Amino acid sequence: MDFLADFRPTSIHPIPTTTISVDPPGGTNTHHPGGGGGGGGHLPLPTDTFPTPDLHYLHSTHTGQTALWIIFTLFTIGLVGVLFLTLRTEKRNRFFHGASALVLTIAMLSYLAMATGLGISYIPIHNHGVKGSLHHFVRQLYWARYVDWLFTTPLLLLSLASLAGLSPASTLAVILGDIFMIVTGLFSAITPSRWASGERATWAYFGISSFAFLLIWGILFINGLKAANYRPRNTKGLFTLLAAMTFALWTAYPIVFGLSEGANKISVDAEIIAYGILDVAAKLGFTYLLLFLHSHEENGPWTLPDWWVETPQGYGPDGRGTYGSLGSRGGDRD
Ligand code: RET
Repeated sequence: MDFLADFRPTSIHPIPTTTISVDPPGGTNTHHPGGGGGGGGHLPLPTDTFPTPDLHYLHSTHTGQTALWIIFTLFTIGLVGVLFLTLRTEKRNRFFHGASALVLTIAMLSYLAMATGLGISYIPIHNHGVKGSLHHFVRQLYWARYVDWLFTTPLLLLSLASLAGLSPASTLAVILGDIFMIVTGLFSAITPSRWASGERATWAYFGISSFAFLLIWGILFINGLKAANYRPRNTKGLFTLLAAMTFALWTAYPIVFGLSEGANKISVDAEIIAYGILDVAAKLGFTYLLLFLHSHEENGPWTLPDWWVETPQGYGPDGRGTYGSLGSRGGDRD
């Protein structure tokens, strides 16, 4: 798809020249008869006008903006569904519901921001294929999605790690690696790459981020599968299915990045739609598979303790709980 064709000039505009007359103090040619003493000769000097680069904005259109609103709506409906499922679930079994509701709320907000024009910047990119340096390209970067990913990807990984029964140390390593991956990915996206040095920096950050990506999935698969062996058969099966599906989906993110923010091969609209499909699958698909397929029979790292889900009881002076003790004093006054 050569969407740059619209922007590519058929010929480079010639640099205009003009002549100006100068009348410097002391004259321009003291040897010229009558020239001495100033005010006499006018010598035309050829000069270049200051070259002004043409700025080309690569931005989303009505298609991309409609896609953002559709995805926002999907996340909103998905969130309402999760809240409904939460109410129907015993409090101690609401760990995955809570994590999923948070993920969907953040996604909904980030799509609302992007659809209303927030969280967007223009980043200078290379102008490969366009001769002459007077054509500068800037491409819209929807950085709000990185803020979304910074919070949602750790929550998704936390759900996966808890399902496998991964140790807290490995879980922390996976989450920190993930944060590192998103932050260096953002660095890659915001590095201006009009010149070769900027492009090198963009791809260097991309490489660092991809390395973190492989590391976190290495830990998650190797340690996660080991830990999942101690879980009942169906929990291990669900972890294996979700981890494999999530890994496959997540590998598509750097590919979309490479084609859009990285090498500028696809339009901003195509980028919005591609990331949108991935986000819906990685968040809504993941959430609903997890909530519907996971059985509540079994206790595990996801089972919430009573002190977390119940109102504290029995702390009043008469041992009847905070509200009970207040109630009894109230009764005296009656
Ligand atoms: C970037 C670019 C740099 C290289 C890599 C990336 C990976 C991003 C991933 C994002 C996953 C997001 C999800 C969001 C919603 O649920 C930052 C694109 C490796 C894996 C799952």
